[in-house]
Amino acid sequence: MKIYIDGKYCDEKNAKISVFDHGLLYGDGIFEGIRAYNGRVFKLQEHIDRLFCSAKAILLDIPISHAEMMKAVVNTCRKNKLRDCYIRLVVTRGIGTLGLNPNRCKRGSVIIIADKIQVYPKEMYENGMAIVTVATTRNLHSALNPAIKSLNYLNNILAKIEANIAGVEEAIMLNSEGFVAECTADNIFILKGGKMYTPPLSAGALYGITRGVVMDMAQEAGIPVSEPNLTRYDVFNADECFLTGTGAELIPVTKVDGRVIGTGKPGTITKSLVKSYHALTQVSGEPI
Ligand code: PXG
Repeated sequence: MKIYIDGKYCDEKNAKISVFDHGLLYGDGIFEGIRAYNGRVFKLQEHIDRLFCSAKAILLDIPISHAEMMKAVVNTCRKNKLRDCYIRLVVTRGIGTLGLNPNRCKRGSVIIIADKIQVYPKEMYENGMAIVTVATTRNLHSALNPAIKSLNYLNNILAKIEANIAGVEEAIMLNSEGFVAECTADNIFILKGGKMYTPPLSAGALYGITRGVVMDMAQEAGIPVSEPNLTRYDVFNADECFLTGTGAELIPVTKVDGRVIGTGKPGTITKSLVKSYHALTQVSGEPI
């Protein structure tokens, strides 16, 4: 496997960064999780746009341009002869001194890994998954804005640990007001009476790329979409529920905190959105 580090392609065993990199020492950096399907990088422009927005929010100077970053991602897939893969793009603050001051870091580092993907068990895509709400609330906007896709994912990891302990794969995270924010690495959607709802970004959700694609697809299919504040009550009483994410794609949810959602089987609208999403991933994206 060839890994891109600051313009060079390294073998896996030589793909190393300094222990003085502030990405490691302080979680000071940002990332993107991208996928390629059928020889095309899906929604590449949108992912790189979001990367630069995350960088702006943490005042991180990305050492290469937007266009160069797009090329580097495509080239990394090409060099590894991958047509269907998961791409992890990381930009760290770079090497600095001990002490958290980012001004001591001369130059950010860019890392791009393209590899095979691991997803939820196939069976869950067919029958739906059970999830739980966890005690760990989503980060406050005023503390660490959930819109920033930062290397500081402990908030999500703590929630994931609670999901693991509960014996499920994903967890609903509420915000500090008790409204549904999102899951640990996925956005959440519900359907009720033929209408689709997802929490607003202000509730503490990441501006998910898959979220945006699914909202567009629903609108095209004539399904009204809105973004009100949602409570657990709304989720329990939904006709259908599903999660979206680059890794997860669209996955039906059939049980939340022991409450069966709808019929207990993946819903009909969910299933048709899954189909449209797969069809779209096969034909659109930046060619490798
Ligand atoms: N919320 C959070 C907190 C995320 O981290 C999403 C929602 C979904 O966003 P996208 O843009 O992917 O639709 C994410 C995305 C991984 C991995 O390796 C994580 C994500 C995406 C891809 C891979 O764990 N998180």
